[in-house]
Amino acid sequence: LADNYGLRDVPEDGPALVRHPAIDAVIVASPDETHADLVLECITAGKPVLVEKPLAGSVQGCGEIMLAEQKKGKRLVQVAYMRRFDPGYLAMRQAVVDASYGLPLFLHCIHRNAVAPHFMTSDLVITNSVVHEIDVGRFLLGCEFVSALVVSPRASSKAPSRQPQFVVLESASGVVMDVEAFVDAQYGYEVRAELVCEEGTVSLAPAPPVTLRHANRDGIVVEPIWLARFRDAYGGLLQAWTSAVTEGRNCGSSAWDGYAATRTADACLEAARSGARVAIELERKPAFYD
Ligand code: ISE
Repeated sequence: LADNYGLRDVPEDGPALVRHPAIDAVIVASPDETHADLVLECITAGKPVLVEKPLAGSVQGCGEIMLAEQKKGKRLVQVAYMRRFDPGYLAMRQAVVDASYGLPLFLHCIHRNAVAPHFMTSDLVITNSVVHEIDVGRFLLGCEFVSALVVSPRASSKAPSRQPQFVVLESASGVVMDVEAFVDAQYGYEVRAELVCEEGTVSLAPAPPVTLRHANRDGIVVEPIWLARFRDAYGGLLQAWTSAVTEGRNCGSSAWDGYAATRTADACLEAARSGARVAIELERKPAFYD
């Protein structure tokens, strides 16, 4: 990439690259455990940063980033929760805003990977996968989640060390969101969402543009991985961020959203371990993030 743009003597070290005078803005897409330190470097350097989820590995790490950003006095951080830019979820959000079908009551979600990365554990099914439904659920419903309950079936024989998770979250507005998270589904990558309202429902349509009939079968292509399924969302995210940075404004998930998603995911982990319903209490939201 550096060669494409005629950049010479590009430093190998992340923080040094962030500080490089030729760099105006930063996308952090390195391994999860490197995110927080690189984001803090961007804030120190005063450079806008789009950071892949998670914002940080802990609630405390998210708090440090929010404090640093507030001390800098300027919103610089966007967390790359791309589903907020997916056309299907945007249409679902509009139905909530317009109350087109009455008030929402349930949000039923399915999040299936065909196969999971080798490092994926039962905990990461929540913090690496379900965290997408947590963020997009907050976006759709416009409020926080206030309790979490998690139950798990037996593990699939295809991945005996990794249990699927069934997560139930209650929103402050009284909506119940459930998420089936199964990252070893084998057949393909599939994300479903159905918003059930007082007078009707809004569901994500299957993404592929065509249906297929062949050899006595009728169906659609199921993508193998999320990059293909959410191509439009990733493109929308990157375009929106680039425009926002160029025009000096904010868009998408802020550092507060990154904190709220991490705190909610932590409550899900506690619920998974205890088997109990866990109350979710967030810090008071600073006006800086309104
Ligand atoms: C992965 O890290 C992602 O962000 C994908 O969107 C998600 O579907 C997948 O389960 C995660 O492992």
